[in-house]
Amino acid sequence: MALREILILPDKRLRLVSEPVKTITADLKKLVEDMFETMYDAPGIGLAAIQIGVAKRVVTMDLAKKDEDQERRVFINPEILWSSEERSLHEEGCLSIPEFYEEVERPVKVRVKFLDLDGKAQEIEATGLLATCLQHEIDHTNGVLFIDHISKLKRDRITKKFAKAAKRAAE
Ligand code: GNR
Ligand code: NI
Repeated sequence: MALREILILPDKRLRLVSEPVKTITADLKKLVEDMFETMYDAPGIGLAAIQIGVAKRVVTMDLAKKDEDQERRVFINPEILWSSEERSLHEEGCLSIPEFYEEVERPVKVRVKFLDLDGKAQEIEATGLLATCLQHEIDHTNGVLFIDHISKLKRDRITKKFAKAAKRAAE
């Protein structure tokens, strides 16, 4: 197990479209372990592999509360099959855009297919935080960030703030 560095805006790798996983290997299982370690350390409730610089369509998630037992979820090649017309607002944050939170409008309900760690095809219907988080993570696998769903004014402001911070850090 290893703690991996989380890519921060404006890292261009966050805009890559990740590649589908073809076969579930020991290396892929190691990647998933590193993702959980990194996600719990952050701490975050979800992580896409591209956030640690690996452009594979792999997502880890744990929505359990702090005082509850771990509830590890792994989604390989997740794909939205259906989303509800009904939409709702939820406040989102992202480990790649630290300390910025904003309401995002998304479909309330989604049906998602994915492979589990045994390579078995699964389907789930998600609502609430699970639906929000799945859409947020599937966006990451497509190079999309939650700030892409907010107003251009707010997006430009946060993008500039992070660009400036990166420039200062490089000096
Ligand atoms: O830790 C996270 N919390 C969160 C809250 C609301 C909606 C989405 C998320 S995902 C985020 C971790 C992250 O950046 N995953 O990509
Ligand atoms: Ni994120």
